[in-house]
Amino acid sequence: MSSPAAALNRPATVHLHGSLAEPLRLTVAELRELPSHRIEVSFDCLGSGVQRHGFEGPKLWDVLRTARPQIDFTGRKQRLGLLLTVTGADGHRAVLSWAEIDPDFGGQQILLATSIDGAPLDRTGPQLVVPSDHCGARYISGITEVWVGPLA
Ligand SMILES: Nc1nc2c(c(=O)[nH]1)N[C@H]1C(S)=C(S)[C@@H](COP(=O)(O)O)O[C@H]1N2
Ligand SMILES: [Mo]
Repeated sequence: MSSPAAALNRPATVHLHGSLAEPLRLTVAELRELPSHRIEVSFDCLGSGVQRHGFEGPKLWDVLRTARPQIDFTGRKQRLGLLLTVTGADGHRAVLSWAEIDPDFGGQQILLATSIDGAPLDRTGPQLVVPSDHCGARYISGITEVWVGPLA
């Protein structure tokens, strides 16, 4: 999938915003500076069947921490009403719950991939990797935005 940044031949950026002390715009090159994880996954698509891919990139958890979430970490229950939205350049988006990525709860290896099958994603933007999902629909490509905030 191509993005406006790709069309202009410029590096794509992801805007991290919401309940964050330091809202950030990060390039894929900047994401690569965080500890990286490599994972082989398969997911099913209604349209194209089962796909297997190798992704590499930082955990969404580590990416968010660089923007210093304004979250009360004294207890645990306060965090359960937090949501994340992840949006692609084409408007495709999905919600994650905070608890899916928080190590005190699900602590899943949800990544913002900087490469797919060895191909860098600098022009397209990172791709969300949700290893526990059976369906591929949350593997959002060309991510432009990640928002974190409370359930209204
Ligand atoms: N930005 C964006 N990412 C997306 C989609 C999309 O429409 N837009 N489709 C999802 C779906 S339904 C699947 S199965 C996986 C793999 O889709 P592909 O086969 O089109 O690459 O990407 C996901 N990521
Ligand atoms: Mo799909």
